[in-house]
Amino acid sequence: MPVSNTEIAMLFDRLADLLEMEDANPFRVRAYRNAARSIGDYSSSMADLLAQHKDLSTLPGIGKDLAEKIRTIVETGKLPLLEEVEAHTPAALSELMKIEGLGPKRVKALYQQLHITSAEDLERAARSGKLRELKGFGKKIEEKILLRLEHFSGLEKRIRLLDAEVIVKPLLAWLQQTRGVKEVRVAGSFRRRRETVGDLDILVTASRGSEVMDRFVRYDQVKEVISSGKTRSSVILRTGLHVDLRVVTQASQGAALCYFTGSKAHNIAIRKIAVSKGYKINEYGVFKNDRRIAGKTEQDVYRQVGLAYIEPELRENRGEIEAARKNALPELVRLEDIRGDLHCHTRATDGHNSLEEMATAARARGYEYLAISDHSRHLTVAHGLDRKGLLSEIRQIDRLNEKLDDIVILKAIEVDILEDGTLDLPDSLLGQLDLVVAAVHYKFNLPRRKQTERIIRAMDNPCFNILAHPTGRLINERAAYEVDLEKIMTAAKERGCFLEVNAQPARLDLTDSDCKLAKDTGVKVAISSDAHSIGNLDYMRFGVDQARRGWLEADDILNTRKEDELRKLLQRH
Ligand code: DGT
Ligand code: CA
Ligand code: CA
Repeated sequence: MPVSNTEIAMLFDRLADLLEMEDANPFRVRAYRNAARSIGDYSSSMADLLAQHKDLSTLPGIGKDLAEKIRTIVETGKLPLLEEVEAHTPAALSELMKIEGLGPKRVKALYQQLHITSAEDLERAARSGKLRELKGFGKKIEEKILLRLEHFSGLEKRIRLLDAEVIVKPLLAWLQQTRGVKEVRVAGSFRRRRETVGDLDILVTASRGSEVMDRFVRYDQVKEVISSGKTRSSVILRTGLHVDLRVVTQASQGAALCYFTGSKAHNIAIRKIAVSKGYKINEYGVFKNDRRIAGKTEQDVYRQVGLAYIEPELRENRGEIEAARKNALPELVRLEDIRGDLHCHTRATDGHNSLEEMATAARARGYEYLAISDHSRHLTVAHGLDRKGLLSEIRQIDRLNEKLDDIVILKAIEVDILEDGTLDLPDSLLGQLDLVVAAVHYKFNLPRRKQTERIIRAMDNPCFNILAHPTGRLINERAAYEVDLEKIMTAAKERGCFLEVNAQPARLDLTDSDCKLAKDTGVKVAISSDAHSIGNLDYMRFGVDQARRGWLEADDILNTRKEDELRKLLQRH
């Protein structure tokens, strides 16, 4: 499995953080950060470029030394300098950096001057007023840190799904290479595609006597082995992530997959049904009088307890069992159902690729349409488009559409919803677009009623189509603003507007239960990548996962529509 650009970027970012904490030369720190950014956004994968014998030092922001480091990462999956630096940095310090308001510099000061290495230490110091005395802190920051700690009830230990993917990929490859291993799967919340995961649960199907356990604890990213046995082991990786591994035989593979996919609440409800039928159910199978009557596949297990197969994303005991019993489960939307993306950015504002590059990449994905929705110029978005900028983008799109086959570029904008609910560009301009995506980017702290009114007033504008990232939350960073989503959904439905499921792994906004609420309200949603580079178009799959967790079907989604149907829906009514 080749190392992806995201993985390489993560390593350089981490290196920059740790170096900054050590007071390394700021130019050096910046060089690693720039490299991380430019690699993360680069259109071709570093692994491919190397395979084609391209000279990486010709890429923007990459010199000879960095090119060599990238080669090492691609060849070995490792960045030796990072490991060196990690070896002498306490692991808890990188955890502390995840608290909003605490960068590498402040974490370093906390460590060196107050010997703080954990969230608990930090909270104690903040409560006793010690932080404000430190240089570079002050009373305001102390208060802010306390607020953060309170909000996330200690340190947020759950990591985002994308980060979990990046961490687990090389581990799966490592396990897969073991003799006697048939299948390696990730179960748990990861398989249910929750937006964050607490730990990873890996399930290996292997023949008896396989060396997979040995190999697991020898994985080079393991920091600590918590327990290790013949069929189950637990470790902590250097990133702090906890991984459980179970080895099962083929005969109980399905039962184990069911059990360890969870959720716990779903398992308990299934067990109740089994018991009511006189069966016993556990991770080895379904048993009747100690005879195994199901266990090889998940389908067998569900069938045996009288249920239709339930997709992992639904297994939260939120009504899926009742639906499975009645054969009334939703037919969940799939990535293949998506015909286009309705929210993305180009270099004209804060994106990294040109209009044509974005269009070509969308066409390569097989999309029928792509809406270019750069930012409007508001004081919160310094590089946004003004009237002239937008008109010029419209002309460029017209020219591009004449040139390109197989895809239609839609003219759009991500326009600011101002504090009073008006939109940041005049209707005469917005009216020239195919669709208008509107968003709240500032004044997050209005009272609930005011915030709700602000958004609904914006929807009163007949140009309004899609409310982007409807609650503004950033996972593990920023809470949602106070808003009455149900009211907004009702208003959107009445006006023929739509809500977005923003697919950025840090946003995933709407949440899964908000998606369900949208379905129950009868308002359709757009799943949008909000891509700022061609690589980001791939975020679509996280949005689809989130929508699936919210029970959404292709019909509930705006961008599963063909272009002409989409255009009709955008006409409002
Ligand atoms: P996480 O790790 O917090 O993101 O969430 P999960 O769902 O991955 O939870 P985890 O790792 O504690 O356990 C993995 C699965 O194992 C869980 O989804 C269901 C199953 N499981 C764990 N504990 C129990 C239990 O006490 N009873 C039952 N029936 N199943 C359990
Ligand atoms: Ca887990
Ligand atoms: Ca676990």
